[in-house]
Amino acid sequence: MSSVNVEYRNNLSIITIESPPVNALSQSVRSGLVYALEAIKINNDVEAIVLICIGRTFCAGADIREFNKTPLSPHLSEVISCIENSDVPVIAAMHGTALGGGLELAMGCHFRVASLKAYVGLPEVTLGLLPGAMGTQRLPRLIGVKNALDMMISGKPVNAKTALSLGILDQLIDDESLLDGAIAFANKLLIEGKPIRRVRDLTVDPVSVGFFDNYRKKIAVKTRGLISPEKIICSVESSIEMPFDEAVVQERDFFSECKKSSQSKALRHVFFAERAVAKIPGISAEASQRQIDEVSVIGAGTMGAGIAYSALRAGFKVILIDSERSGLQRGKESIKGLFEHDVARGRIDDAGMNEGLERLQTTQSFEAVANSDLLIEAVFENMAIKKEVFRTLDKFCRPGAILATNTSTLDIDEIAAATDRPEDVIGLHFFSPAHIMRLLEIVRGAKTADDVLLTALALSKQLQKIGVVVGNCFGFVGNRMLHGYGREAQLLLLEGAPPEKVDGVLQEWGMAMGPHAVFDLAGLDVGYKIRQERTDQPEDPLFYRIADMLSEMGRFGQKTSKGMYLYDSGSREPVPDPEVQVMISREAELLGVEQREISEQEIIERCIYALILEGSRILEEGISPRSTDIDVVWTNGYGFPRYRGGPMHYADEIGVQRVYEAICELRDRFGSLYWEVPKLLENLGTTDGKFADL
Ligand code: T1G
Repeated sequence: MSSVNVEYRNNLSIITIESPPVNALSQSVRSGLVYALEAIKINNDVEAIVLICIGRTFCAGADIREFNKTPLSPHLSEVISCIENSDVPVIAAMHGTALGGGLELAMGCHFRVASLKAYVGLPEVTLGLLPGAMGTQRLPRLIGVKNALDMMISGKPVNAKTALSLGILDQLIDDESLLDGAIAFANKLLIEGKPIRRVRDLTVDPVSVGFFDNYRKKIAVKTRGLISPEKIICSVESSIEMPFDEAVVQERDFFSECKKSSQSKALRHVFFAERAVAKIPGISAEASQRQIDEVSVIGAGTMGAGIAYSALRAGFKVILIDSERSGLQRGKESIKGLFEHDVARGRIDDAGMNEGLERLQTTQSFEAVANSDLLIEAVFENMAIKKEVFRTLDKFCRPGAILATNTSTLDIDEIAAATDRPEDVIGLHFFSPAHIMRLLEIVRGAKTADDVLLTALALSKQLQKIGVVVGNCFGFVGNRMLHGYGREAQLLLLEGAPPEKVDGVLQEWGMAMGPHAVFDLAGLDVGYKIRQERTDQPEDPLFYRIADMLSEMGRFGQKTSKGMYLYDSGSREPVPDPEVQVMISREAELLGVEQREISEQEIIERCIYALILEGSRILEEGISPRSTDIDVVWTNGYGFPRYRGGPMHYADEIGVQRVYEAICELRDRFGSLYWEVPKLLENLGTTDGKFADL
């Protein structure tokens, strides 16, 4: 239901947009605005117009769902021009998050006011786009080239106070009475006889010679591989060099180019995929949830302290429990250090830190958990220890408390069976560092109650994380897929590709870090221990051969200054180690593996297709209900490039048939031990189907 209403109050007209959930500028809203402006035009009594929205926010942008369809008129730029060409002043009254086309709409108005808690921004770059409704031309006119570029390249919104000081806003209005404040602003304008100020008529302040090239160099690393940042810079350059109308035509061409790009399609895919994860098939989003006020974290190690810190920052009362007094002390100090780190970065002030620390209680006694609503176990990754903890929690926790384990690999159902309340047991797999990594795998046990699942999803949002519900299997979704990806990266070493080549190729392709550098960061001993404990290891002497040897040599990676690579003291920069290369060649010879020149394409296919293959198995087994959930896991937890949309979207983009045929070739070449093709992939691959359509 979308509507654009016009009302008249004395000499003013109020245009009100109401189009839940975020007043996106869909075709119906755009048409409504044009009709409203035309209606007002013939009413000579109107001396000023206030444009405002009902609901949670002012227009939060163009309607992204329309981007995959044929554009429908009126185009947003036409609507904005109608506003700007109005003979009477138009005042935008913003609240919530005025983003993208919403801010561009407001910049087409002659004045802009906003509530104190409002945010404004141009986040198009996060969708692989650039502001395509003249934002690249108006924003520099309002706030200067550098500030405009910073906002558009980062895509980050600014708060109302900053927007006022930058020059985007003309006045801040008390939150309770935005409309009254806007009306008062309009009347004051008329009384003072202030002339209409069209942003397009402002001039852009010149910049120093070489400014743009220096800016390009400054953002090069962060925007590696992306198309739209360069288009934004070019468009802003034109705001100085070209007349407004000419630059707007160029902006529109750039926008069409970006919108058609696979990068933008992938980023828009991730945008919606990250919102779809909250919908669990078969469970209504309106189903009840459990109230969480007090959280107990069992285990004050690195993960436990990080989880406790996350919960404190989300406003919960937190009890941190550890059997060792020294461990507890270390945990508390670690939490204090995390608070101080955030204070130093301005993310929180001293008062906020002190208030947070006051909500923290530490104890060695399980009796303290009697009133906790949620308990998160983060003890050593050992089934016997975890079962003992859950048996104890079962005794001390109140009925209805949710019992969560942070295990990354162990069987949730086996842990749940250690209690008399398996329906209250769930997995909350945090990724290290727990207070930073956005991904949270919510592991659904066979008996986990629906309201426990929904509560976990709501909790992830409160923790500023993306919660993805996954099934109970070894490695759940992320680590299960990482297993095959890492295996191929290891096998390629023995076949002749040095670690720095494997990593370099995958990093160039878009991965945040190469697999060997990732394993050095996580600790080769972590994977080694997991592999040693598995009972279903493949009968293959080559399987993780080099990683196992390095672990047995005590070369765990960054934490021991040497692993696959060498690390200078205090540095995280991986340095190839000739000794490792000698070891690889020797092992290859001993194992009878012929070393050869390996192409970049083979490295990419062996590693990325291993992800897609495991993802197909995960979908076939129902471990994940949607391919888009798998994409969310890998773009938020494993450094898969968002501008490629995730492993399953990437397969859809390049064609599942092509992936299927390549995997069949790998199976024929290397055997079906690793490359067995699941029926689901065969069906899609032979009918050119898409994972997204499952
Ligand atoms: N278009 C369509 N649907 C949108 C939308 C949009 N712009 N923004 C949000 N939604 C849907 C979302 O899918 C979800 O749907 C519901 O609204 C609530 O969203 C021409 C080209 C505004 C900060 O990038 O950042 O303008 O799942 O869960 O956490 O130059 O939504 O309920 O069915 O995120 O409170 C630029 C994107 C577009 C802003 C609210 N604008 N949105 O966060 O709710 S391109 C953006 C957000 C553009 C112009 C260019 C956030 C939010 P459902 P939510 P939230």
